[in-house]
Amino acid sequence: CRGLDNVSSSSSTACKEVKGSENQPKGSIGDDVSPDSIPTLAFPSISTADFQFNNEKASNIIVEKVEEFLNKPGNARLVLVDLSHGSKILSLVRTKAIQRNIDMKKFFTFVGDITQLYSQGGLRCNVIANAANWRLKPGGGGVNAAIFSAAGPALEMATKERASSLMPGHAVVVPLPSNSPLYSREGVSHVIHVLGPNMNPRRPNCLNGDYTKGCKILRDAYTSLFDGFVSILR
Ligand code: AR6
Repeated sequence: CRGLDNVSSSSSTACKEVKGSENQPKGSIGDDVSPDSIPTLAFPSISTADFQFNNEKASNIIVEKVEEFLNKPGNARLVLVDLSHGSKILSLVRTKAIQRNIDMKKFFTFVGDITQLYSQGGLRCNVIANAANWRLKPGGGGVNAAIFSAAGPALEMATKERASSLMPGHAVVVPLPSNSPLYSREGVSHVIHVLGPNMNPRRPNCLNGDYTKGCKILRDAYTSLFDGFVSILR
């Protein structure tokens, strides 16, 4: 059961087919604008799984950065994605987004695989973010492994042309070649790799629980991600 987990909807409505249904967020720019045509960035919650970043702190930062993005002029949408309806981070962010009156046509949460948002969920997202590793390498589990695997070798090659490594808090925009299945099947034209702060002692650059540094790096990561998205829109 995958689908829209809109900030205003209950999880029961999230199981319905999204495409063309009343659950589909309507265009906020005017009624004549199809939501499908609105530039949309789908992103996972950076650092909160393998990198073990505190979910409560991460949810505050996501909502803060989303608000900052939406306060700027433009007609793009942001979608926070996770695999399960039981996702703690989706639930925290949804609750906080409602409390802060964030426009749910421009920001919502969605349950599904970020590599199958259109084919399985009916949600068109032209850009997706990846919670990457510093080497920008495929594999390693989590969303990174899923995105590199779904995109095929085209993503690895296109990534290498842009960067060979990433510093925590930074992002790199990679245009996806049209021969990638993610492009042809899902309509994804760009992947933005983001490296978040790491609190997992078994991974490189562990911050050993230093949340002063960690929160700054996570803020920087979302700023770089959303700036990268804006650079595609220009
Ligand atoms: N679709 C949507 N969301 C997903 C998917 C998916 N296919 N897979 C995982 N998530 P993580 P991190 C969610 O661990 O914590 C990698 O090994 C997941 O539930 O992928 O930043 C890299 O190589 C969670 O909410 O990223 C790095 O070394 C979110 O994506 C390291 O993990 C991020 O989980 C990065 O760790």
